Amino acid sequence: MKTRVRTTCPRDCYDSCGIVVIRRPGMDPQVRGDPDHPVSRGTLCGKCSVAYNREWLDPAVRLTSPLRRTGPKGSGQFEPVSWDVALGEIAARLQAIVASAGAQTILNAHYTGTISLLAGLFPMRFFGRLGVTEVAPDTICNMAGHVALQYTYGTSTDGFDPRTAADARCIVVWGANPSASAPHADEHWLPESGATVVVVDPVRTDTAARADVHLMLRPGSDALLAFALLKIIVAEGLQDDAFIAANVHGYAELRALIDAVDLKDAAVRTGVDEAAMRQVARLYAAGPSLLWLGQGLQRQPSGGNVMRACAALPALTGNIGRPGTGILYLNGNAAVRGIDDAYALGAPATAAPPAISHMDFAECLADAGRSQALFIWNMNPAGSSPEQGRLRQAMRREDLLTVTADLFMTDSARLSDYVLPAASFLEFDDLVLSYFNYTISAQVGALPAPGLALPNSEIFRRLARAMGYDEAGLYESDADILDRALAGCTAVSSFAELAGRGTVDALRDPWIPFADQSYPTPSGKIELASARAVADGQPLTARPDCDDAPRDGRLRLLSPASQWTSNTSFGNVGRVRARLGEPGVLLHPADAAARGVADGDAVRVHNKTGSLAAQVSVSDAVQPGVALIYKGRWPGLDRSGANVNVLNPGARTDMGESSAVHGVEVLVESVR
Ligand SMILES: Nc1nc2c(c(=O)[nH]1)N[C@H]1C(S)=C(S)[C@@H](COP(=O)(O)OP(=O)(O)OC[C@H]3O[C@@H](n4cnc5c(=O)[nH]c(N)nc54)[C@H](O)[C@@H]3O)O[C@H]1N2
Ligand SMILES: Nc1nc2c(c(=O)[nH]1)N[C@H]1C(S)=C(S)[C@@H](COP(=O)(O)OP(=O)(O)OC[C@H]3O[C@@H](n4cnc5c(=O)[nH]c(N)nc54)[C@H](O)[C@@H]3O)O[C@H]1N2
Ligand code: SF4
Ligand SMILES: [Mo]
Repeated sequence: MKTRVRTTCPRDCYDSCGIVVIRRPGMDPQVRGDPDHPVSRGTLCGKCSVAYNREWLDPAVRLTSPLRRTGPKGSGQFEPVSWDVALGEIAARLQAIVASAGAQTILNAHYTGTISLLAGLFPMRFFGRLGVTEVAPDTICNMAGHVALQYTYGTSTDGFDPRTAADARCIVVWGANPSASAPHADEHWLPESGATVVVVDPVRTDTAARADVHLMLRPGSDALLAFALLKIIVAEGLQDDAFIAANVHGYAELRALIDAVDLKDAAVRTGVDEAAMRQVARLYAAGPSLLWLGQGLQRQPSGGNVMRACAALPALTGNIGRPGTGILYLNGNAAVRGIDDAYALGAPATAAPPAISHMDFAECLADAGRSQALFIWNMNPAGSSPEQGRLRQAMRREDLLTVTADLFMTDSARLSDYVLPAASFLEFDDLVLSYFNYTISAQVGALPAPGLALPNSEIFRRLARAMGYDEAGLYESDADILDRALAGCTAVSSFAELAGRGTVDALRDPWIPFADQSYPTPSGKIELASARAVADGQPLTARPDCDDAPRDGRLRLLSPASQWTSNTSFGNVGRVRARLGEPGVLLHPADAAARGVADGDAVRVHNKTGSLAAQVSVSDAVQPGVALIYKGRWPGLDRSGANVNVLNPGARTDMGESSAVHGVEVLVESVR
């Protein structure tokens, strides 16, 4: 008999596609896009439709048993052991570390390998009880943007409801690349809006190539470009004075900086000609306009300032608080959906738990006084984190207890003492809250987990037991937490109902954040001048800054998402690897010529931090002065034994201790 189970993809992706898992006796399961789902419409992205039907279902590729290291660290020599043995030994070592060095020397590295509620948050109850140091998750991704938007709007997670796109006449996609990071939104939502689409990106991404207007600016010149647009807006009288008077704090302070902008100079330094700036300024100001600020945008040295500068556009033009307007970074506000996501995390600790930035992770791991143990789950830092060489070297410390829970033998798992097999999203129930659409989706266990693999929640319930903890919250069942999380939700009455429906809109009508013109800032207004920023040692307002072009033959390395991997997830998938081919670097024809290299030539990309072998692709899809290498390959599967993060020194942004990875500089030289 054929069965069909509806579920949801919980990858770190704007789309949160609906899936159907089809089972027929005697045949392999099929994992397909749900034809009834408003986003996936029957098709998954290429990477998921390949991986979910092959490696993710293959017990020969998946981890199926707890493993204990037998050879030297990183040798890949492990033996299978039972859960009781693995967790018993881990617990004994943790207790010894707590007694001797203190729990703060246990590091907890986790992120969004899955964004589902239980698998993403429940383990934090255990780590809160243990009292570990957290490697602050958002510092590897988007913290600068959060800080900047919180200064300005008091929140960074309210966004706009994508359902209001039909009301928008202009949509600006600034430093996001939905053709890779949100493929269905790119294919359907953006064109079906009917709006004029403007992309601001130093790369001609597929989204940019299809847009009505592409401002191909120099990387790092965004704040100056935003000020140039503001200058045109005020010079042409396109600002919304009534809106500013009622809702904006600090306009006069910003206005002084806007007036000082020289458009001719800005055109030279941003690489965007004045006519194109004028076109976009007029389009945006006329509105209604949506502004999508990407996470890639703020991963540059002055990422916080860039976000504050861009965030002034809605404030001066009143493009916020009405249908078809608004500013989206992440729709992360679960409360709007009636979901109590904090509950899954457990009772908040009385004092903020200790934390370090990912920018300090390698250094901390190299210091035995600060790190005695490392837990890794929902993450692959050996592929994703900065200072890859130093980090992986530190992970070889024999005295460091490292435990990794994953589906696959990643580079991080390989460097661990214990490897714990995690169940995939296809194998347990959970809740998925898209960070683009204001929806609620069921993740429904459709298949048995391979071998001994367990969901994250069960792994940490068992570890709590091995530690002898007696707090009831550490043992709460998945079903109870899901019911509790959904209790305040009006769109659906139970998990069982949601499981049948797959995805529901949390709110019947589109939600218009700030429709009441009230902002959760100290002044209650949009703060273009922020006393909170000043108290944090930041400038009062955004500034029209622009990074200098790299000097002495260096190029600015951009390492954004490829459409074929999701961070390093899928980097081990055969067909994905075939698609990706050899590790490559994209260079502008002028930069290739200056280095005497052509398509297909082998080069060494290097800087003080590291070195990577790559094959050149020459393309004017990148600006002169840029080298583009996609993130997401598995270091251990490539010839260099490294990926692009071997070149990443872990420089931090101006705000939030966050990753400035799109500001790395490299030399590229021929190895002929
Ligand atoms: N296929 C796929 N999808 C993903 C991911 C993935 O790895 N693969 N990752 C997921 C995650 S974790 C995240 S955070 C999101 C991120 O998704 P996005 O926000 O789209 O971020 P990125 O792909 O890093 O970068 C987006 C764009 O920023 C541009 N950029 C770089 N530097 C600058 C600059 O100085 N100025 C401007 N204006 N643009 C710049 C890059 O050229 C790139 O096209 O995507 C999610 N979706
Ligand atoms: N050079 C460069 N580096 C970057 C970026 C960049 O733009 N450039 N982007 C950064 C960004 S935005 C981010 S968010 C980080 C992301 O980096 P990571 O958080 O390390 O993301 P992944 O590499 O996808 O690793 C997630 C792991 O979780 C595992 N996993 C999936 N589901 C489960 C589960 O249910 N349980 C368990 N235990 N494991 C599971 C997957 O198999 C995978 O190995 O990378 C950052 N690194
Ligand atoms: S990764 Fe994104 S596009 Fe691909 S199936 Fe999952 S949600 Fe859809
Ligand atoms: Mo991210």
